[in-house]
Amino acid sequence: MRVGAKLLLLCLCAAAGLYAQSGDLQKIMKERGLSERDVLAAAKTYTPSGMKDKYYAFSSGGQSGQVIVYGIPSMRILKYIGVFTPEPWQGYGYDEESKKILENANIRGKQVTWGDSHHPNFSEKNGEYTGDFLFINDKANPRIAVIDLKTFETVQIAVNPVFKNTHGSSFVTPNTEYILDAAQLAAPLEDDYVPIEAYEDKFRGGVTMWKFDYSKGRIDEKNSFTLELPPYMQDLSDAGKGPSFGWAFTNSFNSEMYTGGLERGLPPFEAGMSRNDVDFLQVYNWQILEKLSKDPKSYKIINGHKVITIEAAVKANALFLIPEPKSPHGVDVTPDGKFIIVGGKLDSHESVYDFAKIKKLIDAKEFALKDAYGIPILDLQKSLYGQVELGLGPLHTTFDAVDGIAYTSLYVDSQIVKWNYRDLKVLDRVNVNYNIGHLDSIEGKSVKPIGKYAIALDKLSIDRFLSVGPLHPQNHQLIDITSPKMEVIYDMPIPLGEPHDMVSISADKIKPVKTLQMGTDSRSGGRHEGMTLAGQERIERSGNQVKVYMTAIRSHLNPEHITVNKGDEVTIYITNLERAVDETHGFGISGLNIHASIEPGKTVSVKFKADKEGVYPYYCTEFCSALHLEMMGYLYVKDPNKKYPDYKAAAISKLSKADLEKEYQKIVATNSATDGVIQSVVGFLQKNGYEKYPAVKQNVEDAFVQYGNIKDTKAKADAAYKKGDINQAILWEMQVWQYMVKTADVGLRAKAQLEREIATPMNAAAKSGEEAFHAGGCSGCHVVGQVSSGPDLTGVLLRHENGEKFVYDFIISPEKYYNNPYIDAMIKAFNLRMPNQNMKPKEVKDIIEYLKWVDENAGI
Ligand code: RUQ
Ligand code: CUA
Repeated sequence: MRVGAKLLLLCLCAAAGLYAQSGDLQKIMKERGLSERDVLAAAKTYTPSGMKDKYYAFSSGGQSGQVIVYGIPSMRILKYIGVFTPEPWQGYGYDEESKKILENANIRGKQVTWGDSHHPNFSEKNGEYTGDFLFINDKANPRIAVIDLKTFETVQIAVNPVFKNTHGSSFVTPNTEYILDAAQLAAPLEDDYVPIEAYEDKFRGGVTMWKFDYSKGRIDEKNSFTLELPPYMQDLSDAGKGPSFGWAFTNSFNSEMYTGGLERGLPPFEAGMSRNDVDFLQVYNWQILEKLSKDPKSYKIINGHKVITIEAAVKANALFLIPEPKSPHGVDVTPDGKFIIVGGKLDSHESVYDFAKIKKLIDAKEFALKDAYGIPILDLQKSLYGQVELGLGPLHTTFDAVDGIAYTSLYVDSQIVKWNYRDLKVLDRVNVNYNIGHLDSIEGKSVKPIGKYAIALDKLSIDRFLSVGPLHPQNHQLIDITSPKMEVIYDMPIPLGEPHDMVSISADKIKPVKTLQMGTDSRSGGRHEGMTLAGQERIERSGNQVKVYMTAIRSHLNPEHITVNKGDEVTIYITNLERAVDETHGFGISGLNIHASIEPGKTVSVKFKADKEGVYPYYCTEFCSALHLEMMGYLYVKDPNKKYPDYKAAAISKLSKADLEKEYQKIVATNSATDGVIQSVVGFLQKNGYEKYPAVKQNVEDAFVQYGNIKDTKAKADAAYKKGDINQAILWEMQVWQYMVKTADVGLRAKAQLEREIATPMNAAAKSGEEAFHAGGCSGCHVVGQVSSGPDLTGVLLRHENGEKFVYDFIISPEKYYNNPYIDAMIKAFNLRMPNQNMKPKEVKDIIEYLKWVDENAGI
């Protein structure tokens, strides 16, 4: 056992002494068959309730067409973002705003409802991740998406106009000037029929450079262009940085240009495509290509899109080839931009190219040969820095904070290899389970990798998890890379498509909004034309177009009844009037394939043709309050040409007048008592200047919005009572109470927040005391302000004569007090003896300072 492990175990065991009732650590380890190593790994990843992760991971969701967001090191999944395919929870593909985004993603007019989401990448400034946007490509249907990380929503999808699918995508240049999007399976750039015999003539590969408008947060399709490449199958791409800034690299396979033909008795693709000993790394300069994209002599227009010809690129010294070992895969530029690392599916070597050497050959126009398309080929040996034998099937590489350290995945060997690309030495290897594809380390592909953890994206899980039938989950493994020996510390099954690749980022770089400004269209970021505020709810008709302006707030949808004619085109705009964080409402109509998620402040629209007569319930789909089930309504579709019976509503209440009066008085009394509670909370908030604390202010304002509804509602109740309609008066008073409950709900949340804000600041001793209180295990039994498995310690210093001395002596040697009548009573009451925590005198003194602080603030 390592010393660290021993120490930790001692600590854990000491703490476990407190948990005598729930079992001790040694016992649990024995029962569950855990080793000390396992316990250490658990301590490295376990994240207690309320504690947050340090890093975000954004993983592609493979064939689900989504993006998976999870935290590191806990590996807890936080969200699936709908990208290329509908995602019902978020209303993605069911509300009009997101449908527009997906319609824009149609391929030649055809709606495609799956995607093979592939390589996610962050926006960058100076080669560092910014955390503003995430890009991801769909390999199957050549599309690229922009996700705004303020809302974690897909805001744009662009369809590649010339490729039939893409793979070496979506890699960004160091200031997100462009997003690189390379083709994979070569095909004609036009959409016409071309037979395979014309492969060399008419089939092409290429790289599209999508211009990104950072301030708008959108791809500028008009100023984007494509570089035509030979029909070698393009593989992966990466952009140069530092000394290689302005250049980009895309590798390839099938330099053989083999066209298969098993059905004609010819050997298959796989035989012919791996015949040559080398394929090509394509090296191109996007800064020169950008200039060519402004010169009509250099490009052709295909499908309305600029395609720079191979010929023009070669002439402008913007395109070169370098041989790569057999069937390469993966290309990664080192953080300093000096080297380009290429793996090989069928080669056990990793090749390190030296950009300075490449640049020298280019500048000196020293070319070995030209390929069939006239592209100059640089000499392999003269471009190489060196090669290193890593093992079978090296694919992808990521980097560490330590200069020169790289981690490469070995698909065939199911390993990650740690090596140094400067001295070309292998340092360590760790087995993963099984068949790893991509891998990542924290911010590993930026100019400033953080390292710390590696994540293995294993394609197969085989025997790692409970069986769920023949389709197994994939396995993301978390690996501690902080010490010389790598160690797998967590396995996470991913049950959503093949999570192809991922990127990770420091959590403080992501700055999501928690609520939206009232009336926001989250897909455009602007104000929604259908924004509806309280009191503006209405139904408008023009011809057969019906527009419903609806609001949602705990716990009603307004309007609650909508009647339309068969054949009407109905649009419902829904605004969530809530301001409180996490008070999302959903809106679903039964049987119409309509669903929307309406986060606080959002306006969203749903549209449908009312083509079948009937009664359609609608309701809120998020459990948003105690009366969530009552948040409902009906849509009626009637046939204008039909005659219906004339129904009369039944009398609602069958109570006697005296009983009604009694009920009325009761609810009025409840309301005035509830109002008393609210007024005391409001008084506290005002007295303590809640406006100064933005988060508190937001909740208070939300409470006031609820409270503000009371006056009108109360007036309606009074008017009904005056008219003698006690039944109506009761119902309106009930509604007053509903508003009060919601006011109190948010108001109390605001009060708790404010209490924390205004507590007196802790001095240094109290602060270390609080730390010692937690680290020493006290918080295992004592919760300040609350009786839990031990007594509440608020006021403990005052409960005893000479309190400070008593508490000090008691913590130092509790055994001495077990017979003290007071302590004995406590032991009996809690069925637990306070153990000796072996605390140091200084720690105990600090804890007393902390308890003093607790008492000082107990009054708040
Ligand atoms: S690559 S098949 Cu990302 Cu290893 Cu796609
Ligand atoms: Cu709103 Cu349930």
